[in-house]
Amino acid sequence: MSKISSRDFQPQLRRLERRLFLRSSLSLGALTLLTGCNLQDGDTTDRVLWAMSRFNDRMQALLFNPNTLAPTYAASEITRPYPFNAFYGEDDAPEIDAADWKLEVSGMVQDRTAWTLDRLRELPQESQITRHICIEGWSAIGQWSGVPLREFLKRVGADTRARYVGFKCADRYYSSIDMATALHPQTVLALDFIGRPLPTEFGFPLRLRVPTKLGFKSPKHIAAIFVTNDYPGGYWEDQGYNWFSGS
Ligand SMILES: Nc1nc2c(c(=O)[nH]1)N[C@H]1C(S)=C(S)[C@@H](COP(=O)(O)O)O[C@H]1N2
Ligand SMILES: [Mo]
Repeated sequence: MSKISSRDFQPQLRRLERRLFLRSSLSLGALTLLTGCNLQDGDTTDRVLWAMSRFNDRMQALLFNPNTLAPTYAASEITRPYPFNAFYGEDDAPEIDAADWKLEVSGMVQDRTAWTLDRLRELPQESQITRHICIEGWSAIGQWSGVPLREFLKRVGADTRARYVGFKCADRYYSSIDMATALHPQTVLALDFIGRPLPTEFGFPLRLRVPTKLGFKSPKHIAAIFVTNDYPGGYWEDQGYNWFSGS
């Protein structure tokens, strides 16, 4: 977990106060009385908010219905031009050579053999036209095709009782999702965008698409996948974005 000062949480604190006030007529002052925490103190505030966010993750996981599908759209509704986003500018997207790219697999799986692009293309493929929703306040409709993650997890003999599936990317980005979402039928390891191999900026050669979650939970340029019971966090998640982040 990275170090964050309580000042970074001022918007969250205000939202939290508003929510407590609206939902249960509790003020932040009352929360202070209840928890015995002085919410002016940075470290304590951080700990209370992190604990609440992790509690929130567990509630969202309980409410998640593995059979509810995200809305799908017609090809005519695809957003053109399609927007790019990353923690860097478009020109800095990693250039990856398809020939020596390999997908590493580790953790609670039976088969840790690395995967080539050709082998991934031999697996059953699925296509979806869904909406990607970014926490920064924009959304876009795109078409992604590839291997359903649950199919991939089956092939590598993943222990699907494990809690998390984690992803490491070529650009230092990383993220992780709960197993129920990993097994959701629309969670796809995408190889194609609008019928062609993923362009560099949109995650070549492999990205995750999770239409039941916010956009930052769809890592691009995946280099490694692992199955674990140890909370893996993520690039934005470790900076305070809610980990579950259903959309
Ligand atoms: N490897 C990597 N994956 C990433 C990111 C990133 O910076 N690096 N940004 C995330 C965020 S915040 C968004 S909104 C989407 C943007 O995907 P797009 O470029 O296809 O619109 O990628 C997600 N996956
Ligand atoms: Mo995003």
